[in-house]
Amino acid sequence: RFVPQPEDRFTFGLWTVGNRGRDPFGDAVRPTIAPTTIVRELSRLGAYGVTLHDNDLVPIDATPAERDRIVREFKAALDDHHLAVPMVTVNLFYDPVFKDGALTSAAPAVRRFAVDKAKRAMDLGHELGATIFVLWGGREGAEVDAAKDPRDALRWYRESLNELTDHIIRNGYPMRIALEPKPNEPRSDIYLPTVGSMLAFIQTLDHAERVGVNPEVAHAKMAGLNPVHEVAQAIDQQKLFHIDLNDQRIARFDQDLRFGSDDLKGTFYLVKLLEDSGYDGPRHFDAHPYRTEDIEGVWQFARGSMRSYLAYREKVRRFHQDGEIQAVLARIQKLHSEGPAIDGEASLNWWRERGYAYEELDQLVTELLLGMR
Ligand code: 3MF
Ligand code: MG
Ligand code: MG
Ligand code: MG
Repeated sequence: RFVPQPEDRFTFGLWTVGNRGRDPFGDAVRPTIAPTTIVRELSRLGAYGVTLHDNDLVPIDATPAERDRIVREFKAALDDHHLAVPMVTVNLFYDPVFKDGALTSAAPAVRRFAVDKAKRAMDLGHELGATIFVLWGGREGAEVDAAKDPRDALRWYRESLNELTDHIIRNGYPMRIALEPKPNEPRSDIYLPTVGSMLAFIQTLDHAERVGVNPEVAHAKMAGLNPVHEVAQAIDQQKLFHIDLNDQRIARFDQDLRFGSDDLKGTFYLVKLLEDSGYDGPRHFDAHPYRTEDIEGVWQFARGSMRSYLAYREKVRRFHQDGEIQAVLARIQKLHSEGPAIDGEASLNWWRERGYAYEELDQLVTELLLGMR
């Protein structure tokens, strides 16, 4: 039980298990793990695939020959260990050239470099079999609004994305773009900070049908929002193209905690939503092992992420099978849909006085999660 299998569709970014524990106040605490080693270990643990930023695999200053060799060796490792690459992304945040934005930089030369870098990352992704291209605009934001009109930034963002969908269509790639919103960190304020703002923006693009969202649990929590509601809105618009699973305590820095490790109830409702809605995309973990960990702890982190998902999924199954929970739910649903057989003011008075039995239901869910049922 709770042994991950490829059909569970678990994926990890190279940058997640490969994270070396650097933070703004301290240096790396773990050595680099070679991408081919990550492939081998994730496969051993039962993952389905691995994802990457262009530069997680190919250093930004690699020559074309080096690039080809690295990609060839990586593909050989994927073949040997039967691991897929369903998603790739592009790093538009590390190079100092992006310090005031990439796709929203005021400098045409920087925007050109960023768009071309993203196109090359798409080409790499296509070569590796990826059909999802995630774009987190980490530097698309501001500290000084006097310096740049946010309307200009949005226009540049739109023009860049239109060029990227053109690139996909012109090359005949079966690829879709998933925009990943985040409210803050590393900029003071990041443009399009929530799923809702991204969804509205997407409708202004030339090829809106090719563009959806990649919500992240931690990012919603940083904004004080409910990730379940954000993901639900994306599903409602058929825009849930991908998802970043992790955890986060509210009102703290970007923690990237192991999935399901902090907010048990919130995680349960998220897994319930994904499973009940029939989401069939990757279950992608975007989190970091604690900085206290050595390499052994890294694999414990990866194993734990997948085991926890399976454990929450099992709780969802039990929720649907638990007689008492289903009886309370049936009562509540009957109440919602029927109410009293009276109309007008008398009916509204009936609703004014009515209790909803949500306390009873919530306690049952709590007991389910505590292992009491
Ligand atoms: C930052 C993130 C990013 C994105 C990644 C993939 C480094 O908080 O979540 O991880 O997920 O760039 O697009
Ligand atoms: Mg994140
Ligand atoms: Mg993310
Ligand atoms: Mg992060």
